[in-house]
Amino acid sequence: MATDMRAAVLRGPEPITIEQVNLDQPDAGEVLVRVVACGVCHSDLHTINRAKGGPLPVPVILGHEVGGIVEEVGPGVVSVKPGDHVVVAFRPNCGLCYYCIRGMHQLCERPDNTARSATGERPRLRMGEQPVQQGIGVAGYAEYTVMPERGVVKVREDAPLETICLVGCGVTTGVGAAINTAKVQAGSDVAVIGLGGVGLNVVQGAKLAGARKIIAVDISDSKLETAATFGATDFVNASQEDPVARVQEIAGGYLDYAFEAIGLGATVRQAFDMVRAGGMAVVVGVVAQEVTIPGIAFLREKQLVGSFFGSAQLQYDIPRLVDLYMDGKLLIDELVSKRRPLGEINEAFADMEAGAVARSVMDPSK
Ligand code: CND
Ligand code: ZN
Repeated sequence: MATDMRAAVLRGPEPITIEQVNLDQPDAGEVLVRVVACGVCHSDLHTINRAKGGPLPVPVILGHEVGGIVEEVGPGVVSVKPGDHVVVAFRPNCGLCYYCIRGMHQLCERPDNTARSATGERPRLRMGEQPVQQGIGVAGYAEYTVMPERGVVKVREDAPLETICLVGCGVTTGVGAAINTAKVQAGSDVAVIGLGGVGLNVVQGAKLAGARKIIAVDISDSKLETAATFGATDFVNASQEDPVARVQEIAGGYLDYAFEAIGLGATVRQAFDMVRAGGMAVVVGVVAQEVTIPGIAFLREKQLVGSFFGSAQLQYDIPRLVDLYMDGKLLIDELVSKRRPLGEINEAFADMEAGAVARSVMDPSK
């Protein structure tokens, strides 16, 4: 039996509309989750903007920061049961490929290891006869989603799902970039360029790691103010001063780590230029452009590294990040600028484009 539900569907360059969509019941190794809340991440906005620029596989349901409750499980599922609270991990892993067996689960080559796939021949979602893509592997702007078992992580039931949904991407991506990818050392100096839902989490990840200076860089004063709440110690408005020179000055000429959390070639270059010899520039933003780097800087042993999904081991990291939040060591409530019913999804993306929010959270039950 399939589930009929409301979902926010992107069909092309025009605004997203709310539609009746059909979701298959969970097959072997799959889990049906009732979506309690879904955060609005810039990666979804990238997809919308790509749809404006040319053909994209549509229709698609976006949304990948989900907190929910297990409704039903398919044959063979062992790690969760109906009623369990879960955070959805948009990039599950197979556990068996080259990367998984070497502990790099975030790079898994077969993230959707069931008989169906989010984008392939046997889609889980349909509008009438028309297949619908499961955007970024989740399709969270809907009342329900079906995920492979390894794409759901059981979490403690006293943690509010409408807030910890953000651990499904922004928190894990940002905190993990600092702690897992860069392994920020206590006492070191860190700059974070771009202070959205992802960058603010890099800031608090650097704080957890014991950084000395955490230099926040953005073009919006309100984002710089928010960064102070998350542990930033110094602030640079890149629309008013040269961020590279100013950050280097604040760090006394020896900036250890810079994180790019926007997705622009120009700011990747800034991150690379501002770190000291032997320092590390970490690219967290999704950069669709070419990046130009002065090759001679590699003689100074500068490192330029990518970070995907916080280099996280999801079944391990997600429950621990939730514990840190429940213990008051990670801020998540402060990330939620606005809660909206599903029908206001276009307004939520407009807010993000205007830089007006850290994160919006959608409630598909409304
Ligand atoms: P969001 O739009 O919330 O934040 C971007 C921030 O950058 C805003 O505060 C802007 O004001 C600021 N900004 C824009 N231009 C500049 C500039 N020139 N200089 C300084 N600041 C500027 O985005 P988000 O936090 O949701 O996402 C950030 C990026 O991270 C985005 O590219 C997203 O796709 C990516 C991402 C990556 C991963 C991963 O696994 N690597 C996971 N999720 C999201
Ligand atoms: Zn995301």
